[in-house]
Amino acid sequence: MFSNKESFKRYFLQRLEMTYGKTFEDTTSSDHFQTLGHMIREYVSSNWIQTNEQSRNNNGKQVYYLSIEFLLGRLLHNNLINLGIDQVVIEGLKDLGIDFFEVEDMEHDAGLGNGGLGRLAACFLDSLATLDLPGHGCGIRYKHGLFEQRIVDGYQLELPEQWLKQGQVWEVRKEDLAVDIYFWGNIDMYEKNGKLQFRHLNAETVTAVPHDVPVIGYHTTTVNTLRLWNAEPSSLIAKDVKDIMRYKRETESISGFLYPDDSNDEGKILRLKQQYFLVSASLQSIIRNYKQQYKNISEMHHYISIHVNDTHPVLAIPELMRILMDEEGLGWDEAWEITTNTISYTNHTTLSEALEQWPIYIFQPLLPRIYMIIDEINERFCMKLWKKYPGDFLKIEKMAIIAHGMIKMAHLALVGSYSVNGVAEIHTEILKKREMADFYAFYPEKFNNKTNGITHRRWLIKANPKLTNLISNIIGDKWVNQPESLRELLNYQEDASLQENLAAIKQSNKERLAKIIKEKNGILVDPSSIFDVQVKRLHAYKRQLLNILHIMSLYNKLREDPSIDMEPRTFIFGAKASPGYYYAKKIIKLINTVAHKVNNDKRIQNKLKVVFIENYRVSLAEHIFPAADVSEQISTASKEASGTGNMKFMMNGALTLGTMDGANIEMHELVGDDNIFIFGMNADQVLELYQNGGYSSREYFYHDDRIHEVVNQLKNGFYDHPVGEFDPIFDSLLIENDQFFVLKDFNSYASIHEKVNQAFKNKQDWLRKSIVNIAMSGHFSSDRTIKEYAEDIWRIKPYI
Ligand code: 26V
Repeated sequence: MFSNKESFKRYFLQRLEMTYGKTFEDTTSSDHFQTLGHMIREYVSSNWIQTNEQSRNNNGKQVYYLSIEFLLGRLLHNNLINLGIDQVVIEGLKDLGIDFFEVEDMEHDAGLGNGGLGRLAACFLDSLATLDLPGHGCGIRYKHGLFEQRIVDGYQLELPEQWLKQGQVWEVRKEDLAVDIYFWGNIDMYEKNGKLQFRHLNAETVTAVPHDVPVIGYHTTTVNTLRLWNAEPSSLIAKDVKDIMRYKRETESISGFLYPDDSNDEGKILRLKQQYFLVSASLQSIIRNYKQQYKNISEMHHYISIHVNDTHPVLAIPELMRILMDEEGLGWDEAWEITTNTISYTNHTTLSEALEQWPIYIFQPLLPRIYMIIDEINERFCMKLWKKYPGDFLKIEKMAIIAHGMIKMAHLALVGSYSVNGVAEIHTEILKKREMADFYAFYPEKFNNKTNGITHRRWLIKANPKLTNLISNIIGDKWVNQPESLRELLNYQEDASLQENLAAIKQSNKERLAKIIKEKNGILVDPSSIFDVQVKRLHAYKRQLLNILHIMSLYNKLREDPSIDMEPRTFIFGAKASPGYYYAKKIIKLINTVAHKVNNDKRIQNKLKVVFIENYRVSLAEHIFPAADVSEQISTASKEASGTGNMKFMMNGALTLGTMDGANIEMHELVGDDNIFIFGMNADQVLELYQNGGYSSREYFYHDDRIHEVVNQLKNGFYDHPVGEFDPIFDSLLIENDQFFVLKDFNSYASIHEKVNQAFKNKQDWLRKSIVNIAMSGHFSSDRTIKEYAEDIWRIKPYI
């Protein structure tokens, strides 16, 4: 049906009329989207079945990637590109008078993630399928993805997100494969044949129903599966009506909302329920599949790898132990051997407030058997520690899985897995030398680094088709399958015609974004100004504050003398703040408050614009990265584990303005000093200051006029804001001694911006730098990352 334009058109019209029972003229974009979606699913179904058969029949190893988040975005266009039928469809629709991009716009983003961690999981699925690797995702089918952000009067408001409202064309509900999950109740221990047995009594049962989404590889027949679990009442429950209503509500709420990661989500019982729900459903289904292949359960680790994406799915460790012992009848030692050779773990942050811990008093009643197993793992681990460090109570207390009434999920992950990786070189080094130093000394062989990556199919081929064509015209299309060969562009960095074409493409991408900004914000921005962009979640350590304070100081300079030597600049922000993160919301209000004044100041109009784009998400990001000149990656050094937005900007030819943090360091290493703008303290300097003190933000405030002026403007009503509005920001800087060194790095940041200002004037050299960045970005394709995971951690091979 997609073999050529004519047959596509015929089939499409037939399906459209059959499904909707109206004439073509009466059909809507939404009808077109649904029809196209169903056609694609049908089209891939034979490959999907075939991939499943391959999984079942070949004796190769498989990996299951367990993640509480998969930030997929839209799938239509990506699926078409990966299937190699995008042109047939776009052209065919055009013949019928249908604009494909209007149809594309009908798809809601699948926003089942907060940010970096969830988007990484989505990029990984794309690479696994493209590389023909047997790797599947397991996640939760949240009814409501990450909240929709509205900006009203400069403040963030949150609305429930509704991606399932019009149904989901990509999923297949598989009720026959549902499994039951047990919460609460008590554990009955009894003896049978001289063996201790465990029985879960009085439990509340929740049914997990899988909804499978095909994951289509690029130009290959592989179609892997993302299995999303939906929580539903169990049909076996019969209680009085009042109870049933409560039970139904509570059950459905397990897959009701994605949690926006916020600063105080500890103790949220629902989140713990979600974690166990995901883990138990996924493991039951993995083991059922495994056993259907008639393999011996004691060899499971030779055939299956289970990866836990951060600590959220770490209960996979005790859950696997439970299944192996209580259901499969293995003894502790054998079950432990299998478990610790099956589970691998990625750490995504060193921020202490983000490291998960559960109070026993919450955990134990909810998951009584799982608690018993964790307790036993802890006992045995502490014994081992005692043997190695006899008498060192302090160390044992520090490393224990359970201590002071809390269960430490990262410790459980470290003890119960065979591999622990960080997501960029510096991050892994910090884990080894600092955050997890004791564990590194104990289990050095487990630690390894896997620098993050992004799928160049979504973030270059789909998001920037013009650049894609330009690159292929210069170096051929080998890079599409081997992104590292983008390096060949280095030979053309001085090529005048390449530079000219690149400039034209950037310009047209900027015009497209300017149009979106005009429509959404009503702000006119000049597409020939520098587009300086910071898009990411809002968090103090990411320092959106540094960016806006610097903008305030530029504005002060311009007010004094509008004729100063400054390239016109458009500063663009996009960021969601966790609903409970008060401080982050103040920063959003500050950005909007500054934007309002600056954008309406006629005297400086063409030199400075500030835009906050509402509801930043994957589909918007696809328009933003290709339009950026400058990529702001300005976290306090040592805080950003890797970053992946930085890679998306780089691949689209933006120049990075950043600190020596996360993957910025590896980008700097690849492109060299001349092609990146680095500023600020490095991680060692930051960590030294944290350890030994010696920083006083007030000194910067009192001794630097520029800093003094902008910080005072937070207080003195300069921006016409209500009294006290920005006091929390002012206080964080001066009373709380500026934990993220915003003032300390301010001057260095302002200087590097001045350097950007000068560099932009030399158009040719700027374009040369841009080409070098694109050329070196292939290293950050998630294909490279996934190959490393496949070879070093999972030991899996492509389907044969
Ligand atoms: C969670 C929380 C929750 C408590 C309050 C503070 C806080 C801060 C951050 C987080 C997110 C932790 C997990 C995460 O998303 N990490 C991101 O993972 C990306 C993919 O590896 C990586 O590129 C980002 O640098 C890292 O922040």
